[in-house]
Amino acid sequence: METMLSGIKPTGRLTLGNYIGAIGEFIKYQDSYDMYIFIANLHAITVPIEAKELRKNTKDLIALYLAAGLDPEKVTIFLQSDVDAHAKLGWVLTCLSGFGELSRMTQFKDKSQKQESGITAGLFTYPSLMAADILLYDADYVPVGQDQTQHVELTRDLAERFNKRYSDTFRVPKPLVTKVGAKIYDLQNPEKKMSKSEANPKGTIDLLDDPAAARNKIKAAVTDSLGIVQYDPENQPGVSNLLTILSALSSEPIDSITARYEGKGYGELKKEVGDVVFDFLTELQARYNEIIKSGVVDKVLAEGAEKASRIANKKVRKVYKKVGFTI
Ligand code: ATP
Ligand code: LTN
Repeated sequence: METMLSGIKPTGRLTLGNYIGAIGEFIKYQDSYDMYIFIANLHAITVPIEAKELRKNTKDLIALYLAAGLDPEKVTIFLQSDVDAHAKLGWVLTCLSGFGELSRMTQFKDKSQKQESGITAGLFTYPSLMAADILLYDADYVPVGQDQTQHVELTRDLAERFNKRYSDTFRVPKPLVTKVGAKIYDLQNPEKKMSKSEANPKGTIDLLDDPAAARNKIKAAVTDSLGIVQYDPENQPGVSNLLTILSALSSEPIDSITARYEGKGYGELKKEVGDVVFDFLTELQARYNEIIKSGVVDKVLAEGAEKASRIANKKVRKVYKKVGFTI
């Protein structure tokens, strides 16, 4: 069985974008791959975050993974900070990364431009740590949203560089980006990615939003004045985004949706998307509440950390030998 790995940072409340671009994909693949899904909490402190908030986000994120349908019997779910090997290999790969190549990473450029002060060195070296996350487990595939593909490309370069400089050690991974919903856009600003660190809550649907409020956000989504329901991301980004959300949540192809909407307006489309989002959130949150009450989160994490550590420690021992740390 091939291996798949991905992670999400506990930097805020998860959005519908995170579900459609990432978590929903993990669930689709969990039966066919040896799968590792982790909470990237070492990555979360690359931007300022209160300890209390980090703790809450982390717990919510695991509960949402489980509520969405990730099955701990099939998937190894763990906290990055529970497996020391991430930080260890992260350092080795940081020392293999070029200053120039890290400077070209768009996530760093975006985030450092947004933040006026206190940009950390961690934010800059973040992609090297992400490469370590992936290479420790010999992942074949990394399911991510479009914004992360550049980091997976860097991971491939680092794996090849290490293999060449020392000897064959790492499997070279491939990014896996969903066809529908690789990038869900902000409802108020459909040129911009829907993001959990966005300040304006009107454009973002949180997975823990009140479902009725979420429906209203869809109703208030920015569209255009053309009045035709068609998929044209360039000229009709708002409508195309709504179509993507509907298609991803209902599994109906976009073509078939637009065919149903011939001669119909945006009001009807928004109503349908709003209802689908309402039902989706209602069901997800019911499961989430049960999971939070059950205390199952701690058990899942303890088992996940044990299995992940076993595999990751073995890889780090190999690396330490090859670079000359073990004498
Ligand atoms: P932040 O705003 O803090 O950077 P984020 O919302 O981008 O966070 P991440 O933790 O960086 O969330 O992303 C987790 C996963 O969700 C990644 O695979 C990412 O590509 C995917 N993802 C995030 N936002 C979207 C989106 N709007 N559409 C599709 N996929 C997304
Ligand atoms: N950088 C990713 C989160 C992340 C990740 C990973 C994803 C950290 N390590 C390893 C896939 C594989 C992000 O910002 N979404």
